[in-house]
Amino acid sequence: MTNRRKFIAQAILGGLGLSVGQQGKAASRWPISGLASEPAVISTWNNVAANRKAWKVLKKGGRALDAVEQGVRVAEANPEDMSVGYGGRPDRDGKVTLDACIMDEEGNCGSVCFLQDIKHPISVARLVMEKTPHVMLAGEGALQFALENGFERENLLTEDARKSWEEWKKESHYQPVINIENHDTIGMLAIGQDGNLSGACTTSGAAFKMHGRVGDSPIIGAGLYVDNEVGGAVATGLGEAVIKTAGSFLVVELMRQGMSPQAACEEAVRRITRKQKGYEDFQVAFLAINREGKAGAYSIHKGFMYALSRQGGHEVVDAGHFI
Ligand code: SD4
Repeated sequence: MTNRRKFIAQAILGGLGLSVGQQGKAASRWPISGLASEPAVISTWNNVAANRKAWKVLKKGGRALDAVEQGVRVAEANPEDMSVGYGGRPDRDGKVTLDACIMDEEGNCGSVCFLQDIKHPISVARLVMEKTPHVMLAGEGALQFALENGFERENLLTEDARKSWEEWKKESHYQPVINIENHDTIGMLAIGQDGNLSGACTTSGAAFKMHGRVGDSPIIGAGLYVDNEVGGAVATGLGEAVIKTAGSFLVVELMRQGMSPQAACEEAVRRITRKQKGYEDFQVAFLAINREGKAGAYSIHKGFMYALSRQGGHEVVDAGHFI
């Protein structure tokens, strides 16, 4: 069972004017079996600022697709978030290379991977979806497409990220560190007032990865999957492990078969622990929401949490864990 850590009683949503105490009361009802049309935003880790931005879009009656794009852009622009966009840790050659994807309620999707020098890969992914006959653009081609569409080239390597790379180079040892190295990739799912679902996922990937390495985050079905009839799922953690099990697709398919979002996330994690050696040494976490608005999350190791926003407030919830 999810162990709930309740806090953040700050933002007041939906013009309800609830006091902090009332919010606490509202929070204890979550997750609720709300109406399909009850808007919600859910995202990996504790990125409440991103949720807030997404919520603003939903509150005005905007599309869930716009909400998730706007929401994850907050993380992409934040230099302190060292796993996403600007300020992301570089690969072993000192290059910041970004992966992102987006999916809407009709199953349309767009993705970029191994993209450099562009601060908002999620918006490039959206344009791939909307303006091209393709789903995924990589590397130079993705950059060219971005530049042709008005995105500006920017240096994304911050001083802090450069220093951590210099530090890493002293030993050049590649070993994922649970909940540290892989912390902060943002996967976000939203349900709009019209009941439609969309999702987005964006990351700078595993720190100090091999140049050219692409993780799960830009891969539809691995880092993100949305089916408007069922629900959506996102993944974070060691991308290779998520890809091997087609993680987010698996979670959505388990929900389609009748599992709750929580049970589906638990089964997907167990699938990894049953089939993949060395799971004790890496983290994978899944986060899901079904179209009734029920949420669930589960990870291999302790330490994963998610931000949940609904009418009434934002909260950060600790996920259950296998080990
Ligand atoms: C990757 N899944 O590239 C990403 C990393 C991640 O939080 O989730 N970081 O493997």
